[in-house]
Amino acid sequence: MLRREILAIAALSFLPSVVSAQDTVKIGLILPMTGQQASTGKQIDAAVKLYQAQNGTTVAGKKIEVILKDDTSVPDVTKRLAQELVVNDKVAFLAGFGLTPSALATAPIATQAKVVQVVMAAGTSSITEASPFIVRTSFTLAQSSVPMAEWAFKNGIKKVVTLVSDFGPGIDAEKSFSDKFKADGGAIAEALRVPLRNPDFSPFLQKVADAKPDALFVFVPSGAGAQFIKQFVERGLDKSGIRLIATGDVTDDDQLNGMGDVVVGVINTHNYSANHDSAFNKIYVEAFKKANGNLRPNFMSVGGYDGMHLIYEALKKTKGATDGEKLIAAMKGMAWESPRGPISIDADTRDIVQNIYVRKVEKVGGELYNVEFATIPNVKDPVKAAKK
Ligand code: VNL
Repeated sequence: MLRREILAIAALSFLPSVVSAQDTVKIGLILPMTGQQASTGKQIDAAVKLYQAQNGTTVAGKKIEVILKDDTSVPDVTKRLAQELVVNDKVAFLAGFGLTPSALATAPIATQAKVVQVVMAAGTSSITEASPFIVRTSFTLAQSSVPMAEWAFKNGIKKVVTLVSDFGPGIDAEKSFSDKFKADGGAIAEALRVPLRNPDFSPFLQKVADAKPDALFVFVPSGAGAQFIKQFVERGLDKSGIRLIATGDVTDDDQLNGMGDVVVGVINTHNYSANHDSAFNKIYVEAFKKANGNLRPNFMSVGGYDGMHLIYEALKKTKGATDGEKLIAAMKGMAWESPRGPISIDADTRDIVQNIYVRKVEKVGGELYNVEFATIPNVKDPVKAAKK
């Protein structure tokens, strides 16, 4: 064969893959599928799959391909995976991020590559400030902690001990709760921080018992609530007269039903309950359970589901263009109905604006649910709002 012919054949055989690469938009979905935060990965992966099953895999003439990677919630691994997804797979989106350190480790890559980073789980306020290409569909801890403080003081609680996991979102929960509670006239007897990895709550719960507050305010991340409740009961705190109040991360739908009747009556604040009373949520819960062996969707799942919606709608607006700046511009100010209620993306901060619900754990049809009884509408992240 002549050299000319060889080159021609080589060029031809190269052609189809080039065309299909241009017609495909890739999403690099990085989640903790194993390890301590595996339930978060499982919930978000299931929600992403459900979204695609309901809405198809073609948007603005492009095929949407999700590439799932397990970072085991180790930030160095998250960063390496993000780099590989950008350089080798040429993803147009990085998405997922079960823990704050993983989201923060990825931020410089999003900035450098001008690739949109959709944070579907992590909740530390400052994450959205780490890159102009970050947008969040989950929540911030201050969003739920401030309304919890407000409810507590209004309902006769005067002295509180706070107990949080010792990392970004825990510090945000502690500070935003106690700032609001003290401003209203309450007192914080003690602020306890428990290690994130393999936590043993017992020694901390002993301090709570000794301090005898009216209430204990708790944040632990999704997946750790059941262990906390178990030790709360083992230490006899459920019979101490000290009320338990929390962010909804503790009374997580993923684990709530297994916590037992001891959590009945616990007041907590959050953005999503599987029991949320809307037609859209009923469809969501039913479809999610059907596709996942009756697993109940939790707040992490809706962060993933809504993140996919944001990606799909942004691509429709850019007519399939994957330029990071255009996509971020398309996402700013976008508003839609989520299974959790109405939500939007703040055009200034790229953070989520959503209702926060005050809920009480109750038995409904023989199962434990967070039953919403009050709504604080359209809550922006209070930490960023206070900086303005
Ligand atoms: C974070 C915040 C993670 C709240 C959580 O569960 C959570 C985080 C894994 O920012 O890392 O419930």
